[in-house]
Amino acid sequence: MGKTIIISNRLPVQLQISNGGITAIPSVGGLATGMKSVHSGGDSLWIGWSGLTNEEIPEELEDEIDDALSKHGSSKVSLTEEEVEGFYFGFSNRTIWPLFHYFLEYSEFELDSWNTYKTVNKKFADAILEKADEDDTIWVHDYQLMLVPQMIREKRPNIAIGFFLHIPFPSYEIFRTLPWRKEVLEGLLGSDLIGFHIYDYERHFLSSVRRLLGLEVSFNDIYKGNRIIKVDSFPMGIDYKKFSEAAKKHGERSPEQHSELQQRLNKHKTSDPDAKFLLSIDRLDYSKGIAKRLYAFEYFLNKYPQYKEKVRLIILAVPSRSNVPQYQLLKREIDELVGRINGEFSTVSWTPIWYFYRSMPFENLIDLYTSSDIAWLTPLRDGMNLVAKEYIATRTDKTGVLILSEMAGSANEMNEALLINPNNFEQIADTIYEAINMPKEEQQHRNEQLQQRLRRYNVEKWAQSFMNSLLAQKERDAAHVSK
Ligand code: ADQ
Repeated sequence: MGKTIIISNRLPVQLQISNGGITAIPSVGGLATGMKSVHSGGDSLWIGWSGLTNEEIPEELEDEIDDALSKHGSSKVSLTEEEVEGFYFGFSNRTIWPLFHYFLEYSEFELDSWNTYKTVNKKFADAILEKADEDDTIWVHDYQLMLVPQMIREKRPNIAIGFFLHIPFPSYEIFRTLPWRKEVLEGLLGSDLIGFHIYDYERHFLSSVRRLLGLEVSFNDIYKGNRIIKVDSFPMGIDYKKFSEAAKKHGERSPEQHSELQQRLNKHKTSDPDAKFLLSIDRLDYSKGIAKRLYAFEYFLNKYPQYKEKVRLIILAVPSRSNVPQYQLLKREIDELVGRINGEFSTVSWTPIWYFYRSMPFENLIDLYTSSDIAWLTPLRDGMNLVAKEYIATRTDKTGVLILSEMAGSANEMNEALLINPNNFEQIADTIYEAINMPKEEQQHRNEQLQQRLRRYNVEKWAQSFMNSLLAQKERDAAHVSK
């Protein structure tokens, strides 16, 4: 068996240029962690963009960068500023992202950015073809690279290719509005296996394939020429051990070892033992429903005024895609809403919302997860939502309540959470009330079951089961072709 080649928009390392030298720092993100079991040893290669445009990389550092990346089993695809604009901020994040999250009105259909998307996908495919041998296994990730599978297939008809989509695949009625819908489907169908987080996305995809391309679909197999393409769902898990152990260590620390954030949280808790923290963590993205959540919080405070001065909402929003106008508008809307609600309800001793607009080190994330009585995650649409799983993994004493949107892929596997419709303020207010008043035993009973499931189906299992399924599919397809 050959090597495994992983392809994603971004590499699992971050480059930093300082003092004329280069440092490559491994990323700690979900995908990088999840792929660890696949991307380890000398038998794998990760191809992606380094995060720096050609204009940002001094020519004399090119070789040094390649060396630094190769130490991490990585190889870069070089992109110009213009390509990043058209491919990443353009087609990926102004067309596909909003469309696939059902924000049809935000989707821009621009020929230029579609053309750049094609050009850049070709660059990725060429970078793979340059490194790939016939017996290698290729795993392509996410919506930025949907044309890559077919581009490889054309040159290497027998190579094993898997594709995983990390965001939802929308219903046929939404997907059909894309001017390049057939090209996108054809691009994906270069794969042997196409994976989604949940069965609903799989079903939507199959329906689009049937209706737009007229291909024969039987259960989760697509028949295309003499090939069979398998479609399946693989709900992504988390590195459970990493979160639960960090939380355990956190609990063992003495007060002097607490972070500044933790000390602030403690101070608030000791001054009022009945106080409750509600936690909301997301990238600042319109799909996450942060603005709606703020309106819902205001609604809750009006409906249950006895919780004024008792409940505090902590919002952590990570800056994201700030070049895209919708994200700038959303940032302004959230700033204003937080200001207005705090202005309306604050008292001398209480501010209802603590708002952080930044990325936080892992340690502080654990501070927040472990200190919050309720995690309140209400995306309007979310492929999976790993924050929900991370919160549960850090609850070492099994207390804590998760309020989760039905529109998150993770809701499918987290039935013990309190599931809500993020547009129903009445239901949300009542659910916050229910969460605040849920008996400890019930919290523990629900979390016990959630934890068992998350521990078992962790991110490593996710990656392994995708790879196993891809290899099995390849064998099945080869047998079918030779018939
Ligand atoms: P995202 O939209 O980025 O991912 P999510 O799955 O919630 O959403 O992952 C966010 C990650 O960022 C979590 O691991 C979290 O710990 C981390 N994070 C959040 N806020 C942070 C902060 N302020 N500082 C530091 N880290 C922070 C996309 C899809 C999701 C899908 C994932 C994986 O949109 O639906 O679950 O990919 O497939």
